[in-house]
Amino acid sequence: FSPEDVTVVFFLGGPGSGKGTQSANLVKDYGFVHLSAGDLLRAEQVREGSQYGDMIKTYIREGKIVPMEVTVALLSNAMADSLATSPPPAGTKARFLIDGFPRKLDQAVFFEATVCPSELVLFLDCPEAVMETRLLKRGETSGRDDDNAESIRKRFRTFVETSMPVVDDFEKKGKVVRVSATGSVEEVYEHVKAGIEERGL
Ligand code: UP5
Ligand code: MG
Repeated sequence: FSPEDVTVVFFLGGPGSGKGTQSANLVKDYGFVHLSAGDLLRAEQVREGSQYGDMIKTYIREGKIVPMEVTVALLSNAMADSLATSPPPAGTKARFLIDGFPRKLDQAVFFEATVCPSELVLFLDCPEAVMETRLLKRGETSGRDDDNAESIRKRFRTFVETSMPVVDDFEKKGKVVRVSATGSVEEVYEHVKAGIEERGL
């Protein structure tokens, strides 16, 4: 597909900041197609015949970032699939909300050069203590390999050291809408809506 046919919004924020939760709202009200890089990786991990299953499992449990070739291929395939199966109305662009990607500067550069530049970066700003409480609670039932105290600590570390520089870089380019992610789901969504409508999306 051609970059001219799509609008891409990156949805970033720390582990447990609420990206998945708020994405559901944005899909409902703004017609975004939601693509979670983490969900795509977890699906690839369990896909029969995948050569990457063991590698993805280890990276996720250790809170490390999977080599970008894998993630970018999953994302661009998912975008192409979506355009093929449910194309946007004639004369409009498909809108993709890409959740949890890019998490490293080189991924941002590579994706924007080879797939499509982003229109906007939505950033959920959340203190670690709040994220930790949410993730430990979710861990009681989620079955996610990385919702345990040790993996959560590693995920936070990767986020601070590797992923925040991506947000800072986009911020310098004036692309970031920063939203406070504490408070209830409804309260956070009000901030999210205000942020994107301010940018005319
Ligand atoms: N919750 C949400 N909002 C709340 C609110 N306002 N008040 C109270 N509770 C709230 O929410 C987390 C939990 O909090 C839920 O139980 C929710 O009900 C509650 P969620 O919406 O799931 O938050 P989210 O930000 O999506 O958290 P998630 O755990 O998915 O974030 P991560 O960024 O850690 O996970 P992701 O799936 O994106 O990535 C997992 C791993 O995959 C990474 O660590 C990495 O190893 C790998 N990965 C890559 O290598 N490359 C990539 O590009 C992407 C991922
Ligand atoms: Mg998520």
